[in-house]
Formats: sequence, C-alpha cells, structure tokens
Amino acid sequence: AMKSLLLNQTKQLFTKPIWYPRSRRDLDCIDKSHRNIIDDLGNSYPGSNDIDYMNWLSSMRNYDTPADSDVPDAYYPEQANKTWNILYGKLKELHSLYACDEHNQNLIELENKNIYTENEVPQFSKVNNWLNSKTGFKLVPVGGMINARSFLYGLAYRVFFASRYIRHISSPFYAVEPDVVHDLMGHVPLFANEEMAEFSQEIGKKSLGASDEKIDQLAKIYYYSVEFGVIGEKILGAGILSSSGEIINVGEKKCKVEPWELKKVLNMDYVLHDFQPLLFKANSLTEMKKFVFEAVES
Ligand code: TIH
Ligand code: FE2
Repeated sequence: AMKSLLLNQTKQLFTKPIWYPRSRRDLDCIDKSHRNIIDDLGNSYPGSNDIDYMNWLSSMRNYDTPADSDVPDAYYPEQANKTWNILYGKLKELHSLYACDEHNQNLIELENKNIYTENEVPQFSKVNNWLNSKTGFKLVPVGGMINARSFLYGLAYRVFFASRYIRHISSPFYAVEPDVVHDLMGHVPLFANEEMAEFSQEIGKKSLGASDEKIDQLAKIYYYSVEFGVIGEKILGAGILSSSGEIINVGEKKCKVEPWELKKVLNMDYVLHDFQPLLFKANSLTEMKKFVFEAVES
C-alpha cells in the first residue's frame, strides 16, 4: 500500500494538471483553430468553383471576437441573403410538422419579435440580446468546427461557438459543416429553453479539465442529444433541424430511431457529411435531460 501511495504521489508530481477556463473571459485563451473541411473535401465542397463565394467564406472564417464582448455585425452579400430566404421558408414549414414543440414555440417568438425575418440573415447581436433574456446563452463566432474540448468548455459558461458564414446557394438543403442556418434555425430556439440550456451546460461543466477519453465521451453524448436527438415522434437535434433534406429523411422514417442508451451512444461512429443512419430518442425533453445528466456522471 505504501509503495502504491508513493507511486501515485510521484505520478501527480509529473503530470501537469489540465488548464481550463474559470470564466467567460478565460474562454479567449482556448484553442479556436478549426477543421479545414474545404481541404478535406476539395472540389466536392459545395461552392468551391464560385470564386466570389470562396473569398467571402474565407473572410467570414477569419475573425475572432472575445467571448465577453458584443458581436459586431457581419456583411452578407445578396446571394447569402437569398440562400437564407430559400431555406427559411422551407425549414419553417418542415419544423411545424416535424420539430418538437419546445423548438417551435421559440421559433415563432423569434419571428413575432422580428428578430428572424425571411429576407436577411439575422445578426448575432440581436439574437444574443434575446437569448440573454431567456437563458443567458450567448453565440460567439468561430471560423468553423473547433476541437471538442474547446467547444465543450464554452458550454460550461453558456457560450455557444457558432458560425456566421452560410452554405452555398447551389446546395441549400444539406450542408457539410455547421453554418449560420444550422446555428440559428437549429440551435438558437432550443438554447432559449431552460431545460435544454441546463443539460447542455452540464455536459460543458463535466468537460472542464477532463481527460481526453472523457472529452470523447462527452462529445458523443452532446452529439446524440443536442445535435441529433429525437423526442417522441419529433425532432430535437439541430443537425437535423437545419437540413430540409435530413428532416424529410427522418420525418418519413427512413432513418432508424432507437431508445436513447448511453452504451449504444458511446459505441457510435460519427457520420459528419451525410444523413445519419441511426438516431436515439427520449420520450420528452425532461427525459432527455435526465438521460444526459446520468450519462455525464458515469
Ligand atoms: N447537415 C447540417 C445542415 O445541413 O444544416 C449541418 C451540420 C451539422 C452538424 C454537422 S454538419
Ligand atoms: Fe451544431
């Protein structure tokens, strides 16, 4: 026993504790470099042959605003607003049929308050004002998909790292990476819901200073609840709600849906650039919250 005690103490001396943010302001020190999906996909990245679009896209990826201050407005060319317009109408209609009530209630409120309109991409400043009055969640722009640890650290402080660029107009119905439509039409209405805000934040809190292995588990729990969860017969996950193609695929029951179970979730492989083959459901948002709280404890 003595020997193992000594061994443990020696180990502690040599393993550096993992730094983690203790406040929103500390989030400015995390690694926000993002995956380069354009390099991954090359010519099959939608819009890769549209030079004006690709230039705009790279300018939109190139900014970094502090988590603690207001988000400056972004510039959207006419084509970007047109893409938004096409998708906004289509998604609203599909959400009324297939999205969970908690999502729809808040989407209607955003529209009634003129925060969302069909002709222009909404600016984060307006959205953040509203979110702040609901749950205190805040959108902070990043250039693309950042690493899981950094992303989860944001959630611990009700900060959601989000995209301001929009998918190319040539393929509006499915995007290969999260964009502003995904974040505004998928995530924002649900982050204004306190239960959803609570379990999202809980995933984030458990990530603070966690081992790499634990981070991988938390990312899967996040992915199969917040991004791709199902509630009863309706859709919860933002990854589905922002793609009209995928909503229809799930709504018409072309995708398998099984009861949410941690063991199964942790055994899944991510599907990032295509429709999901298998999703997991809870009977209500309250039950999903319970599943997530249990899952992050283990
Ligand atoms: N496929 C989603 C959409 O079309 O909006 C975007 C993504 C969310 C998560 C991964 S890719
Ligand atoms: Fe997302």
